[in-house]
Amino acid sequence: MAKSEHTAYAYLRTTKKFPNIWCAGCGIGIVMGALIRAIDRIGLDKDDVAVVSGIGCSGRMPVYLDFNTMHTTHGRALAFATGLKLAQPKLHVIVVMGDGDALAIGGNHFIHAARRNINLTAIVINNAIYGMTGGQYSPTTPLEMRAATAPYGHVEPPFPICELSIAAGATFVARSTVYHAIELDKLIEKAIRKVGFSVVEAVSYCHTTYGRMNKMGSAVDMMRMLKEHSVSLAAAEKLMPEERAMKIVRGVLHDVDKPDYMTLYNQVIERAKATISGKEFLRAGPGGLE
Ligand SMILES: Cc1ncc(C[n+]2csc(CCOP(=O)(O)OP(=O)(O)O)c2C)c(N)n1
Ligand code: SF4
Repeated sequence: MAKSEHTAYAYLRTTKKFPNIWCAGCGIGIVMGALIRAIDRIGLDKDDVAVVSGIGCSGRMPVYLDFNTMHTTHGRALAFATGLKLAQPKLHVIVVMGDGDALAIGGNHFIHAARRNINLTAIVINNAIYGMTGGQYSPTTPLEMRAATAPYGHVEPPFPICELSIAAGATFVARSTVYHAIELDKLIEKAIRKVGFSVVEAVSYCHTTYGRMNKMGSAVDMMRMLKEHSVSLAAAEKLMPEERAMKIVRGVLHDVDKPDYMTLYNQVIERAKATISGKEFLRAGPGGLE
């Protein structure tokens, strides 16, 4: 297939920002491909999409994508994205973050974006490490594994991204891996279509830092591990709890309907407008004059 015939080329800034900075074999490009296929299938106009990131290898994705894009500060992607969504509610805002970006410095923004149910899609590329800065441990580094800042093994338990998202109030939560590229794009498509705060955890790997420090082999070996250590939700339901706890469970883990932040906010505006004066509305308390 000629380069220009490939779906991805219509969505990439091929003449400006390539070649990319990612190590050969990294899974981040697979997530970018999945995102492109999801958007292409939904049929969104490029001008109606905004992709926002923080800093990190994963955070580099908006630089390559030809949508409205923001490459913001480390950990603050969701804060910028929230402002963008409130100012431009018609935009489909997709936030791409690494596990460090989303859950270490950005952890506060993450739980509050979920609690507020801001109508965004957050894609967390979980490689269990700070890739860009040389392999320091992140909030998802598993116990006992080695990192540049834990040369004798890590002593902190990891955050389970999906369970945290559900507890914090997200409406849609799903997980897949970069081995399961087609499944991943279907989950991203569902997440973008969902109204409310939707989260997709894309489990990836960093063979050049975490993989090397933990003697996990090449990118291909780490990809194979994702295949062997993951199960679909249906298969996971047949496992004993202790067996299930050892697996990466893939699929839609949570899907509920509830009004998003802007819907509730617009209702407040309408109620306020319907009153004779703002002061009267305030005196009436919660629920306005209804
Ligand atoms: C406020 C701030 N703190 C720290 C950094 C340094 N820094 C840049 S990327 C990064 C970690 C990236 O890890 P992650 O978000 O997991 O993404 P990955 O590189 O693994 O894709 C850090 C700590 C920064 N740029 N800004
Ligand atoms: S450092 Fe790790 S996460 Fe970053 S591009 Fe290389 S393999 Fe990927």
